[in-house]
Amino acid sequence: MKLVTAIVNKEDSKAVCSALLKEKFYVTRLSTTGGFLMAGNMTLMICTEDDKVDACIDCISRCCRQRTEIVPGTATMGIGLESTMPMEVTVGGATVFVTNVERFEKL
Ligand code: 2BA
Repeated sequence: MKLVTAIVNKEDSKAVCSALLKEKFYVTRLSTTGGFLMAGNMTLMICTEDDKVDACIDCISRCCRQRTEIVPGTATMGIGLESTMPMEVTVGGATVFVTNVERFEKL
């Protein structure tokens, strides 16, 4: 078993979840915040069989698109400093991590 953790844009999360559910994946959604932009995003946890990981990632990738975000003047730079000039940042489509699941049980 593998755990696919996908950080997706909030605006894409509904479409991604619907597509994953349609393809019979189990999904848990967590409301999260990006450390750089300090903006809300959505983290999806999908535990699935090894041979379904590629289908899962394909499904996520079909529903997520890249966006350009303008970082407001007060955004933190990750090192305690604050930017004073708005700047453009390219975000997403999705950031995906795949990890091994040693044990999976439903009790
Ligand atoms: P944020 O941390 O808010 O980052 C938003 C976007 O800002 C990133 O888009 C990237 O383009 C830029 N960015 C982030 N950190 C940066 C830095 N230290 N220097 C310069 N630019 C930086 P994405 O790479 O598409 O990431 C979207 C969201 O996915 C991130 O939101 C974060 O919540 C998550 N993420 C991305 N990479 C991650 C990682 N290695 N570990 C944990 N979370 C990650």
